[in-house]
Amino acid sequence: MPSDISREAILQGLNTRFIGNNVLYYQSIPSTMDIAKQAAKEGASEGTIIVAEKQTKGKGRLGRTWINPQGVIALSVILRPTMDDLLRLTMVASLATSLAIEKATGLYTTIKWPNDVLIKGKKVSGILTQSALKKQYVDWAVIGIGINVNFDPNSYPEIAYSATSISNELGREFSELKILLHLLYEIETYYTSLLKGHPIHEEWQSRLETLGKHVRVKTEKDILEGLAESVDADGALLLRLENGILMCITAGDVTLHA
Ligand code: BT5
Repeated sequence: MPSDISREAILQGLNTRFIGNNVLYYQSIPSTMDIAKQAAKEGASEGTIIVAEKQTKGKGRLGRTWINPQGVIALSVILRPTMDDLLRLTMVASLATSLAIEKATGLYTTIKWPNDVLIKGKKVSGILTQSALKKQYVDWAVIGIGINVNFDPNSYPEIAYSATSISNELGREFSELKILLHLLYEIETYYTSLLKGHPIHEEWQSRLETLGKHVRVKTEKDILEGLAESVDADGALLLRLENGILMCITAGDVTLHA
């Protein structure tokens, strides 16, 4: 089915105070992140969203590719958080995505540390957060969220076994607009919680499927193995190594370690 998302439909359905107050909508662009960064540098207001029907050069973390034909929601949100809240934006984004999918579709989701939303162990959504600092302040931050809605990952061998979509799980197509509107509402809810100083890591932690498991974590420098014990208030993973040392890891990729 063609996408039911348009600028007008978003503005009409919005149920938020400031997330989505300004909508930049594109049919096909390389990446919503590039437009968002440029707009943020030029002073776009907090809550400005960039939405694309299709991305031709979708970005993952660490230079990886995000596959984004039609049917995959592509959203970037411009925020201007404090330095303390900056690290917590990945928690806001993944918690909001997890809840938005559940509330809109009834499908059960979990979060794989730090930034994947899964259905039955397969990736349905990926999250990328980027930011720039000015002296000791955050100049801008952008959260980018991709959600596979009406898309069959089996057409892409590189993700056929690791990915899923809402339509594959439900066995029918689903409204992208409905999920997007829930998502904007949930982003505002959790971001506002941060602004009020309310911790969100406990709720986030309760959705993490990674905890209590023996995992291998690939960081920029090392590969570490141990028990994923818990997370701290910023969402860093606390990994108990075999020698008993507790490591605090802020970024990396987790795989299960038998
Ligand atoms: C991510 O990176 O998962 C971040 C994805 C962020 C996408 C959004 S869409 C809106 C905004 N604009 C952008 O250009 N990006 C953001 P990472 O954790 O590095 O995972 C990337 C890996 O996920 C790839 O190497 C593939 O293995 C897999 N992958 C790629 N496309 C996928 C898809 N559509 N569904 C599931 N897995 C996918």
